[in-house]
Amino acid sequence: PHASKWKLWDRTDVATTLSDRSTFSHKGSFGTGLLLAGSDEMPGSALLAGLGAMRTGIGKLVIGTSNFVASIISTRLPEATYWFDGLQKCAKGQLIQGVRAAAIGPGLNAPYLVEEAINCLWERDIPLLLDAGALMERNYTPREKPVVITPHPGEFSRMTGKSIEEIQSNRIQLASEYAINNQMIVVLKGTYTVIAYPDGTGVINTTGNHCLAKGGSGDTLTGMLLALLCTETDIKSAVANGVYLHGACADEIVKRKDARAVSISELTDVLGSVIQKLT
Ligand code: B4P
Ligand code: MG
Repeated sequence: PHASKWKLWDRTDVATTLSDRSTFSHKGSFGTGLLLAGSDEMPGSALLAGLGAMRTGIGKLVIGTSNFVASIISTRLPEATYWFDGLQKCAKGQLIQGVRAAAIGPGLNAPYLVEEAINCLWERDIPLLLDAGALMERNYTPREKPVVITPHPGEFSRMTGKSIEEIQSNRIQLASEYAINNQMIVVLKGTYTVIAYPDGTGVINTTGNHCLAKGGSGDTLTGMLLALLCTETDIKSAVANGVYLHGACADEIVKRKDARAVSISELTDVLGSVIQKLT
């Protein structure tokens, strides 16, 4: 990729691109996000993604998950509503009304259903985010609305057939090629997350630290990005801002305690003050 098409994403970029929220706004202004996440073995993924979404300004969150998962997480996330067995229903071609953006993948371990659900979502005129269990090698047909994928190097290896070593030594190059060839936004996670856009441009994130090297941090990011897809009009900066803020929360927390002792659900506890300091 041409060096001039890439930049570091910094706090000024966030401050100048994160939208203001109108005095006359209501929950409809900020959209309804659909999150297809969580399985009986991984209920927390839906909770962490849900917290990420609700605390990043989404209007309404509908979590498509099992009755079992919903009953576990609803006490920690009373703001969300549920679409029971949403993955199975979506795989059959059903969708709830009024969805502005959808994210699928955290805590999902049913590849066939996920594939069918992606096919259903793909036909809808909404931005889509694919993470975790939704990241497989597949051929994508072009679509109008943005697609964001959030692989860690292990998932990017599974999607591309390249080794983790090769990916890690050519992060910008490979993310950019994938973004251009498949016309989607690639968020290749890890230290200095790389965000490659389908037009060949890209940004590198500098926030975050090893307190994020724990189960659930990626799920939180997915929820935050879902909220930004619902609330922001410029999708390129929205994705960069989500990655920046996720890392900035981690940086804020380790000022006060050792990274080892950080629980991932704390990330969104500090999000409000992190945003306040930036804007
Ligand atoms: P999974 O078991 O699939 O992990 P997961 O459920 O997706 O975890 P989660 O959703 O919580 O976190 P995610 O990584 O999505 O796979 C993990 C396996 O993949 C590992 O065992 C490993 O084999 C491989 N793998 C993953 N990351 C790798 C890497 N960087 N290098 C080599 N192999 C890797 O999201 C984590 C979030 O935390 C991201 O936003 C990431 O950018 C951030 N983060 C993690 N460590 C960070 C650090 N040191 N500094 C800054 N940010 C960091
Ligand atoms: Mg993950």
